[in-house]
Amino acid sequence: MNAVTSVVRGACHHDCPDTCAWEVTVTDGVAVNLRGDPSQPFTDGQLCPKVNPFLDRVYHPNRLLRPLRRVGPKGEGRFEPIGWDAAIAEIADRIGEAVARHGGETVLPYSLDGTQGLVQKGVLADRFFSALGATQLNRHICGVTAWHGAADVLGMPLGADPTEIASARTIVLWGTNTLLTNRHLWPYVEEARRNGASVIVVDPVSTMTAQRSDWHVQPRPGTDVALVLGIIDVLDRDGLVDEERVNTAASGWPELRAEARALGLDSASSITGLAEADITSLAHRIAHERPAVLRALIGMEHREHGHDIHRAVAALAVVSGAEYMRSTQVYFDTAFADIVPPSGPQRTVNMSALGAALTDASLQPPITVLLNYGCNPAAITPDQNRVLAGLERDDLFTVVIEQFMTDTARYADIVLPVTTQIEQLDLMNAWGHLYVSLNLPAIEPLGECLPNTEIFRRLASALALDAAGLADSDEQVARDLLASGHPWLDGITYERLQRDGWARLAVPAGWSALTDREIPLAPPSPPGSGTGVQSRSLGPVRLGALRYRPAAESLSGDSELARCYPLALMSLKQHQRFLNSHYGGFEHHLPDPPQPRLDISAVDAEARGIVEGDQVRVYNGRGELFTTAAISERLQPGLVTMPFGWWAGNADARTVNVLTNAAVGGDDPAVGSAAFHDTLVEVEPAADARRTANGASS
Ligand SMILES: Nc1nc2c(c(=O)[nH]1)N[C@H]1C(S)=C(S)[C@@H](COP(=O)(O)OP(=O)(O)OC[C@H]3O[C@@H](n4cnc5c(=O)[nH]c(N)nc54)[C@H](O)[C@@H]3O)O[C@H]1N2
Ligand SMILES: Nc1nc2c(c(=O)[nH]1)N[C@H]1C(S)=C(S)[C@@H](COP(=O)(O)OP(=O)(O)OC[C@H]3O[C@@H](n4cnc5c(=O)[nH]c(N)nc54)[C@H](O)[C@@H]3O)O[C@H]1N2
Ligand code: SF4
Ligand SMILES: [Mo]
Repeated sequence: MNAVTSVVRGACHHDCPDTCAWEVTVTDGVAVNLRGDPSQPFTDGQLCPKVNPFLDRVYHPNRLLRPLRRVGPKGEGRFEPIGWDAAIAEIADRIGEAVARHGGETVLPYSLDGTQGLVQKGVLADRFFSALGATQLNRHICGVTAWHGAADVLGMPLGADPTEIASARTIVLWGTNTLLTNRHLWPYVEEARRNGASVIVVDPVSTMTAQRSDWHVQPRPGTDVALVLGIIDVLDRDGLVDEERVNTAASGWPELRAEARALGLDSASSITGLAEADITSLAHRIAHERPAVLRALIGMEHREHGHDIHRAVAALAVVSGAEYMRSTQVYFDTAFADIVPPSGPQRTVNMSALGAALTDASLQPPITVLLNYGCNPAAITPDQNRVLAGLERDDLFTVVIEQFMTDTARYADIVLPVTTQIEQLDLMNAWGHLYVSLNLPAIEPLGECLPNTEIFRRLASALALDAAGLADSDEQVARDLLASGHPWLDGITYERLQRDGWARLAVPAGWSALTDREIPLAPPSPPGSGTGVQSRSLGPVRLGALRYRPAAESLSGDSELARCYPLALMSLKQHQRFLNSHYGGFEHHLPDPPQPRLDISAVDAEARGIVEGDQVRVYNGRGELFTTAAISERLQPGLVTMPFGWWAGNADARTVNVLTNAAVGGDDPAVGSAAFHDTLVEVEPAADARRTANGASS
């Protein structure tokens, strides 16, 4: 018989700004090839080193293919297979009992962007938890702080279409590692460069992007607000601020200027560690070599004052007349809305503070059920020892919906096997461009795997929940999302996406929220209700006072803490074949050598008697880990770095998050994300640590 081959269109589900469109070739029901869709301009036919071998992940021998029930102690990873009906019945019973005893808020959903698809990530799960009256998770670990910082200035933080970077003459990649984290933007950067643009990277670390830039501006970590104020001071001093434009477009310029003058270029220089001449030159480049673009993404938000940093960069764009670019997520959030409104309000828990929420004995009601999907909290959440202490609780019933036996899944009472992107239907938004895509299932689910949506449909039915939309099919959810009537979805139908795979949101080319302060609205629903208003004014841009504040857990913060732990640790996205925690447990994705090493400057290493390749103990008041030291000439003294995304299973029992700061940054605990990068540590040769442990030295 002849083989039957088809090509099915879809898009990558990863938590990555690029949301590449792809094509899966299927022969006799087996996916045999995956490649980037050459027709989608941003993807341009290329995936990435992480995802080129994605079919190996789909067909990996360690894929979870059946529901499992724990038989050993939590964390040990011993399970027995059970059937779906038994698994769903047991979960429904346990949820029912817990809710009867404590109320719905005893249930905590814990999820993030394991898949970014609108259907699988959220809609049905959100409806399920809302109907249950569960605690609401504030997903403030990625992007929300950046959002708020920019929103303080812009009202709604819509940056320009990133592809417009191609026509800039000055490109400032401000705290974003484009080549690693957003690689499909790089060709647009190169296009600008061919036309004479210069590329400036502002980053305390010499990242791969910094190494490929024309100028790497390397401030001390967390000092960007002082840098921005220094630049504004120069622009003001040298008559480079178009006062009329700024005062017309924005409120609060006099207050911001007063802060810049009060700090002054000299203090900006001493705080950031940058020469006055460099700050001056950066200011002049942004002012003179136009168009200039300031591009920020996420990383800088992972600080106590990350909110201020993102606000500062947005404010600088307004003052200098540069274009501002950031995540495009807001465009999609504006265009798409679930047709079922959430109930509530319920109590909220900030996901960055999971360890505290699970171990806080005074929390009322206590969290006794944890439903985890699309996220690996045992590896990615700060203050890992506390998170693990929570997951170990005997009175916590934990369900993990996963593709693999992750660090978190090992703590589950029940593990449910879930489909991968090529086995499920989804509507994909993006945060690095303006293309929406439809992901069609290319193959049947492997083993007994089910998509998230079907699991929540079955749970809703077993619990006899009575609310709208709980039984909707995946296709129905996608169709309803596309039918919001928002002008940015004009002409984008399910059928069109079935045919073409993708479509650009109907945002007019060149539209900029900095200059065009009106955004269109969806028509009222149902038709005829509401005011019939067609657009909303974003109001004036807001500048206002802005002041540099050192983080408490930084070398300029709590002096006692800095004396005990005199090195600042940044835990970075660093490996080309990692995507957050997805591939940490996969041999073929590990770097060479296959270990999460500690990078330390030659000065700091020498002061501690550490040489290249030494085993070291890295520690602070939260925890410790053992690893190998790599001496780096490029690292500024006082700073050490480690990669993030490893699993404890292959990183010697603990990952870098055993050290990281779970303090929720900013002035509002409901808003801030974890201050991962405001972490202080000390490092010592592992041999010394062992001697201390054995009592051989003091
Ligand atoms: N130290 C440190 N920690 C960090 C960061 C850092 O820079 N440093 N970065 C933070 C940031 S920005 C982020 S976004 C988080 C990311 O943290 P996570 O959200 O945990 O990361 P992912 O690896 O994207 O996804 C987690 C899991 O989703 C699962 N998954 C994939 N698709 C599906 C699906 O369709 N259904 C279900 N149920 N599961 C699926 C994968 O198997 C994977 O195990 O980490 C944060 N933690
Ligand atoms: N290959 C790969 N790509 C990814 C991911 C991945 O794990 N691997 N993860 C995805 C996810 S979830 C996200 S959120 C994005 C993140 O995308 P980015 O925001 O581009 O990446 P990050 O590495 O989080 O942070 C960018 C840079 O910010 C710098 N930084 C930290 N603190 C400061 C500061 O105080 N000032 C300045 N100026 N810079 C600072 C860091 O040194 C880092 O180089 O990447 C996505 N893409
Ligand atoms: S991880 Fe990012 S770059 Fe790689 S295929 Fe997915 S969307 Fe594209
Ligand atoms: Mo993220």
